[in-house]
Amino acid sequence: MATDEQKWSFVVVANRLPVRRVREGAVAKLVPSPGGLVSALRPVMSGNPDAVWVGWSGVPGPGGDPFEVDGFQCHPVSVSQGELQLFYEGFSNATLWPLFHDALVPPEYHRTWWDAYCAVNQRYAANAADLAAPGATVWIHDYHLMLVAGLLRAARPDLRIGFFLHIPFPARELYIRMPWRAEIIDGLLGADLIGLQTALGTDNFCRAVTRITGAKITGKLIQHNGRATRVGAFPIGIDTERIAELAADPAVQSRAAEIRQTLGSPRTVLLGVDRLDYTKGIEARLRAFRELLAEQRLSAEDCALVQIAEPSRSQVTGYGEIRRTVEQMVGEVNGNFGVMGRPVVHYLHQSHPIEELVSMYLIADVMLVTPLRDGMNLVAKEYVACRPDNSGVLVLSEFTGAAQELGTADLVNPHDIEGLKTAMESAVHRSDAEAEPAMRSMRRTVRSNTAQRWAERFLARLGTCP
Ligand code: GDG
Repeated sequence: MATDEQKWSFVVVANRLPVRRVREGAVAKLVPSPGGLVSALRPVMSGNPDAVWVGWSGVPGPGGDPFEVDGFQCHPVSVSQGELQLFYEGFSNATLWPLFHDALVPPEYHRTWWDAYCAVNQRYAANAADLAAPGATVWIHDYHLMLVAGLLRAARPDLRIGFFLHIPFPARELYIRMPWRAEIIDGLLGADLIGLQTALGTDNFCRAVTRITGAKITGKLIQHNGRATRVGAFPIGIDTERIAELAADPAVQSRAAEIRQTLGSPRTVLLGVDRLDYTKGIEARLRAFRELLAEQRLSAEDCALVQIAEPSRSQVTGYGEIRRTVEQMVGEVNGNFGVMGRPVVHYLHQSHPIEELVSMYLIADVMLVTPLRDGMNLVAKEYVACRPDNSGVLVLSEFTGAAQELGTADLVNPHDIEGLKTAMESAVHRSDAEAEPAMRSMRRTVRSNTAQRWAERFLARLGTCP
């Protein structure tokens, strides 16, 4: 429970704080938390003295004292080691994550996980209820906290509550497998406004609500239990200006030149940047690349593939397996097609500073974003933001939210390996002049729908909810 006396008029509630404490020897320091949510929300919070961010610090155990970062307040919530396993690794990432990503691996349903999910959601809600000023706006994020809006509404009917789901909402036929499907929908409907990444997610959600609650839905208005909840698509953007500034930074550019040289100055650099997650389609892209080399449609002399696979959720079912498969495939491609001192796939299972990622976006002639399912995918947008000369080709899965907005990308079905190969081959052989119109159009989109704009749109809509 929070101990602060101070109340806040804008409260963000997310699983993670935007920074986490890590120990380096005897010294503890704050480093940015990984993931898309933080990249998107940080610019909205920076320098806002009326804002507090409620979340977990990344260290199991008591939450610790509130602290300030970037001019706003961070309020840690305690999550124990046991809860981490049941609530975070269990219900959030081995039940909800796979179910909401088309059951790409089988979701597991365990009552002990659900109990922990309820308990932790209750704690986040209690902290938010305690910190929010009368009539404050509370913005809850993502699948870890789908019960918070309902719990908070019961405790604090005066609040204006928004919820945004960063991941896809699945087809109704999948969602209804969830044993606690009604409790989750009830939790969500505690919000005044529910935002999803795409129109498809919004439709899926409304269909599930109708089936499970029998609620009346008119357009984007859900009426249930005497309350009204609005729903809509709010596709998330990136901090375009910051990424573009980094891309223009001479130090980042000279690092990019250095990386290209380290790769052996290949004619074409292909790049993948993902959390190491089975939803991201890393396996499909490696398979396609391997076959293109084997069929001599691409040559190891001319091409290098860089795959950044940020470590993620290593304790969760399915993640160990994807790592083994990816690493085996990388080894095989390099064994078959690399030459002494010059692998054809450069695989880095590491986290990188954003400057280093931008250097890589700068040298990527072809960016491979091939998830089997993805709420949005910020990497696709970051790449586009790093191409001021309109060069480069984005090969983009049609199963990402980003594909709804970046319609001039080379859209692919990552399940169709031949189609993926054709798209990769064609991208490698595209001239800058040929690539230019598509990139120009995508850059317009990425410049106009930034993270800041996304938050403004959501909050403006929330502000109009009665
Ligand atoms: C979820 C949804 C939705 C990656 N590696 C490093 C690193 N990153 C940064 C990227 C990018 C972010 O992490 C990844 O965002 P994505 O959108 O691609 O994917 P998820 O983490 O799965 O995010 C997704 C998102 O939420 C936002 O709503 O788009 O659909 O799944 O910003 O640059 N950052 C650093 N080092 C790395 O090694 N610093």
